[in-house]
Amino acid sequence: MILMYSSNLKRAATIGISLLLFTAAGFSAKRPNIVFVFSDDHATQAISAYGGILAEAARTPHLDKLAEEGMRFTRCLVTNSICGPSRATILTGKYSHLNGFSVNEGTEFDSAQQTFPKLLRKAGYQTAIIGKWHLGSDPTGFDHWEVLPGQGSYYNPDFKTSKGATHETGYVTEIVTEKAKDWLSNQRDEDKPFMLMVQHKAPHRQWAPAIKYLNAFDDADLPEPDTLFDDYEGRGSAARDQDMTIDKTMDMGNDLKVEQLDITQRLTTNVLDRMTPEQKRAWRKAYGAKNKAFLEAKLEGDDLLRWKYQRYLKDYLRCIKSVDDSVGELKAYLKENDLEENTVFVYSSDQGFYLGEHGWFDKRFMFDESYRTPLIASWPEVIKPGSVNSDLVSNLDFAETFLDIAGVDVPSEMQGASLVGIMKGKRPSDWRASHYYHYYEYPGWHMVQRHEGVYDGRYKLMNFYDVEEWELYDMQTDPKEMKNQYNNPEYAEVVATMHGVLDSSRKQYQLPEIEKQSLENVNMWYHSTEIMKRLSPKPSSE
Ligand code: SGN
Ligand code: CA
Repeated sequence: MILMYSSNLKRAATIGISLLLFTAAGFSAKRPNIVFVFSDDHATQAISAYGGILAEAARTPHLDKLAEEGMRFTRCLVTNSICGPSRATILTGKYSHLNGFSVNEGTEFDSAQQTFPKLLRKAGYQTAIIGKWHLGSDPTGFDHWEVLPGQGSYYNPDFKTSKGATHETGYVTEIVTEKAKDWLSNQRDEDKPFMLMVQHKAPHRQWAPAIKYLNAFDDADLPEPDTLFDDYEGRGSAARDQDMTIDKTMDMGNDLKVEQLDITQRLTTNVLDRMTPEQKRAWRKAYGAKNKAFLEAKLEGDDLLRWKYQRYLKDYLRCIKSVDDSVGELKAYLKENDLEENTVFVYSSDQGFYLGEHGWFDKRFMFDESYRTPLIASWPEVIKPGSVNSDLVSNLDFAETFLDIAGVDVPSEMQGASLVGIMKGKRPSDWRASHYYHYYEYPGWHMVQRHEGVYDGRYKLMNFYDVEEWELYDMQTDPKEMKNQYNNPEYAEVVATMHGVLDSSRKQYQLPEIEKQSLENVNMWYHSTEIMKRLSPKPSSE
């Protein structure tokens, strides 16, 4: 009794002091919590709230509900369309050249630098991250972290924590969701607001769905994008010479799960060898029958590509079903625990993805499908339900937005802008009129040329500088980006204006001069036997 009394007294005193502190610091007593659910490679084309050709066949009810309750951003643009770099930009509020993480391969995030979780924590927030991290060094700025090593595994994943490694049995999206709920139930300090990052591995390649969804979409015939059979006419060499087509780059075993044809080491090590006998049985049962029918059909040419598209897309969408469930479960948890009213719930992905547009999968290009990423946010009593915003916003803005939501000062070196004004329906008058992009990983996976560019909501200027090719697209007359207008005299004025925009963006964001890379290194990579098999030989650098 006495004990209880004194602990209540202590609690009351703590709350009193915190209230005083927060008021003195200009915070309201009830600073909002933040739940930031983040997935990997989730294209807007695969969220039914965004519409598009898949919206009827592949519904995402929980994400759609989030959009109904909050705001859906139709033009959230990434600074660099690739995993680690996107995450580093989100944490630091800075472009890749300033946060030091411009390519996935061989880079470690400098975890000593300033990040929004560190600032929130310093301001009294309890911070946690669960799921994919993919930044090399250990997470900093979190009271609690449990992350997947590297890319992580779909089945029976390992986790890295501050206390050492752990291993779980089950499907990664469900495990990450469970861990998030578990943290909320058992480790949350009720005297503090919290910021929880729930970061899914799905729907990343090789698109391994949960057992329960292995047969979803079996009977569907998914619509194909108009550009599935793109011949890259009318554009530069970068679109033609990549290594990311469904036709040539996807392999039968790893990507398309036809074990009978091609049992690749990546499928074995990353998926099959990790499974319990029961999981493996269910997997082989589901794919076995479908693969048999495929092998008997002996498809070739366009029919084979059409089949590959269906298999790829169905697996991708099956993975998303679990991500959508996760959003629903987390929302339900907040509601059941009286946390919904005071929690800002944000959903996004590290970048968009090609779902067969231009014949591609993967990302990296500044072309629309991988440049634009989903962003949906609900904030009861602040965001008007069902709002849709088409301003040029970016993952560069996330850090400042989270800090602003918490009432924390934004360091001047952050390069984005808070979205809170837009969320309140009051876009700041000086909102950006164009957005700057820069991709750096070449040579590398999928062989997308390095490029930078600017987009003003209508025109997109791109510079593939190592091959010295400029491209200009008019997104109003050519939303599918099929015709490079850079050398069309009718666009001369636009080209000149966009060059001016690019020059001033480079100054504004403190871009160093571009150094063209030596082709020696590039050719070594390009001529690797794997890539040579798929692509026509590249002319030598002499
Ligand atoms: C893996 C994938 C690539 C993908 C990169 C980067 N190959 O290497 O297709 O582009 O990750 O993705 S896989 O066969 O191993 O899946 S990122 O999202 O981490 O940037
Ligand atoms: Ca990614």
